[in-house]
Amino acid sequence: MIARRHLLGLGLAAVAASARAQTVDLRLPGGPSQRPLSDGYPGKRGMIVQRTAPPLLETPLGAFDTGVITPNDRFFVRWHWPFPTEIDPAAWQLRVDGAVERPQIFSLAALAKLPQNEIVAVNQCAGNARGLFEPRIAGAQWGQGAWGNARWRGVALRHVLDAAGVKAGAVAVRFGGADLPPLEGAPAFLKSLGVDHARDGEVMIATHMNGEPLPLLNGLPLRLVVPGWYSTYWVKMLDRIEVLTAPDDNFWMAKAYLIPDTPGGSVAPGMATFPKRPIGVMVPRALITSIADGDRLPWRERLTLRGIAMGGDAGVARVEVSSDGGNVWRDATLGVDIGRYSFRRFEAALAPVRGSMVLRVRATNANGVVQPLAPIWNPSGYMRGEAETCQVEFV
Ligand SMILES: Nc1nc2c(c(=O)[nH]1)N[C@H]1C(S)=C(S)[C@@H](COP(=O)(O)O)O[C@H]1N2
Ligand SMILES: [Mo]
Repeated sequence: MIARRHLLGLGLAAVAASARAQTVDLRLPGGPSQRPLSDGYPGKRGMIVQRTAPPLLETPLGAFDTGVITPNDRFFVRWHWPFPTEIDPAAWQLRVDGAVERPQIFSLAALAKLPQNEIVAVNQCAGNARGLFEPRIAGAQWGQGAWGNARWRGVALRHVLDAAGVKAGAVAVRFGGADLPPLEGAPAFLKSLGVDHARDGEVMIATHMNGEPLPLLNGLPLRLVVPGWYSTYWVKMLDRIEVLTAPDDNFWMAKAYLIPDTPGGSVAPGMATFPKRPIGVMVPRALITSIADGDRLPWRERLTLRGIAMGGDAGVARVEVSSDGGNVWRDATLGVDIGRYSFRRFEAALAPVRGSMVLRVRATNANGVVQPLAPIWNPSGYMRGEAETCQVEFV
């Protein structure tokens, strides 16, 4: 291994430096919910620190309220293992092998010669908002900031697979990155897609995010973009693609990131035994971004609520808002549609009452999937998708 420096020291220093500064209260029901905010990570500012090394950085709510695209310097970060902190894009190699006619090694220059395209898509951690699950679940206690929306640019994975020539009998395509487990025997982070999905022309090897090279923490110089699917498949610092002739039974496919094989991925709280399947397509979600749960606000006659919604693997067809805890619903006004995998803004006028108000919001996607009102629960805290509640007080 060539000199690998890890962010361990850097992360701790960053948090120490900002400890005096600000904290944020994520209002998590089951445990401590104050978190430091940090400017100390490369290419990032004002991030909520969930863990220092490898970093788990969450986007504060306010960053979702400024537009439909999440800025690179506010985009959340999640790594399972330590990763290189210096990348030389000119020396990067992407290997493509396994069940292919012509194993390939692509440089970034070689990738740049293939057709380029762009797609706006939401990158969302499977465990986004896990910290809000009740009863509480072990794992990263994310609030509502483990997702973001970006304009990704790169090469369709299909072109890269075609160059290598996928052999008949291929069933899956496996992806690996440059992060490595610190302990011998711990499983490297590898994820797979079915071969038809991998060749659908939408799954992308991205080099750019919102017009800039990928930030280091978001996977410089290459990452997979799997529109409509949870981020666990969006492998960062991508350097290996292997075509498989049998389903992938590696730890990260066969043991981790499994959800109940039930509609919406939900089971009764506490249930541990049930048929499982790998997580895949995202469910629709809407979130109020102009005010936060628990806010105390000066009363006024009229208030415009703003927020973001996404439809999972289909566009946002409708967003509804309730100001009485979910009995009466009214349509919100949708903002411009910049693609079916993107966030879409919404707005709704509210006539506040004095005292407490329980606001709820729910999205319906173009396939007619509506966010349920009842909580979703599973023992990994994945796929939060129920209509969100925002309780505020007007004083
Ligand atoms: N190489 C690599 N890619 C990875 C991961 C990882 O640990 N290593 N984590 C995945 C998970 S679980 C998430 S939520 C996203 C986070 O993407 P981001 O850090 O760009 O926001 O990266 C995905 N890609
Ligand atoms: Mo994740």
